[in-house]
Amino acid sequence: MKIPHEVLKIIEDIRTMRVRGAGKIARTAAKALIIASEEYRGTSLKEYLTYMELIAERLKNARPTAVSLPNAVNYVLSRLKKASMEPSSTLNKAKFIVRESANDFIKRSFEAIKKIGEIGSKRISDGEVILTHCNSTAALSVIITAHHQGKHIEVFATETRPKFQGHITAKILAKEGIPITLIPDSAVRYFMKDIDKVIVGADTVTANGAVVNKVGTSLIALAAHEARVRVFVAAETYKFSPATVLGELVMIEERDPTEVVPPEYLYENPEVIVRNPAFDVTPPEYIDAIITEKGIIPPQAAILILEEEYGWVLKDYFIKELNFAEES
Ligand code: RUB
Repeated sequence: MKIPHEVLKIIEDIRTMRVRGAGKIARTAAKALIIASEEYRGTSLKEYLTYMELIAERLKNARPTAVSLPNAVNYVLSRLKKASMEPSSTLNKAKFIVRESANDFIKRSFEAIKKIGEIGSKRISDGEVILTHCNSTAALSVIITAHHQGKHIEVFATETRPKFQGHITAKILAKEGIPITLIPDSAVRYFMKDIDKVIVGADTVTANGAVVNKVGTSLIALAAHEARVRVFVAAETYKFSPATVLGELVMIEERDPTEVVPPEYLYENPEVIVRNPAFDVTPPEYIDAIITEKGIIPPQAAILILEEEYGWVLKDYFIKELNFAEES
């Protein structure tokens, strides 16, 4: 069973960050499942299920850190598996389920971002100066919604080395007419005295309320903590990781050193080790609140979101773990 060219291209786009940002990665993966499903030319439901599972795995492995990616894929695949276990299931019905649930995920994702904007903007007051890092659609939704409400806000955006996603953020905010200052990542502590609030996005929120986001977020949170500046994280509930309830660790992606230095530098200085982790972990003690589409929660309440949103997944995990424990 060949993976369609268009799907392979999406996997490559996610891997190489042509498609980036946890929410967009998740929505694009859902779209890829629809394409894969429509492109399936066989006639066997069993073969179709194996084919879809193979594609799901390939998609999930495209980038390791943002849990939004497996959450989106599992959202579709779990519905497909459930439907295909019914006696009346057919290939056409299965394809319909994939289309419906993937589109449903995408729709919910956009709605969540809008809702986060509405909820989060209430926490921003007129005249505030906000610092953001990287390029987060959810964090921008909060900032831009507050601006649309007529609040006069100003934003500092970090460049976000090595891929400079902060440049995208600055461009978007400038277009909105929001006063925006772009600063080097290393200048965060220098400017912290001018900042009222930090608002960032998330790639993954763990069961204990730690937030995995673009590398540098934890340093910003540390500087904010020292200056008594509040830190808000804007995160849709599909950024919460059910696997962390069982103590699974979030894998931090390490990317190619040539994103940090040009290849010639590596060639000319073979003794220099260059490392490029893409994300870091901010402990819950350095986060004041997480803004989700369900409301604002203290990071310590992340487990409640997980129970509410992923109770069924957790039950499956626990059953598997129990069986494993009994067998061994
Ligand atoms: C992007 C990043 C963003 C989160 C949230 O990292 O860390 O802050 O993904 O973004 P990268 P969003 O550029 O390496 O993908 O709110 O858009 O989902």
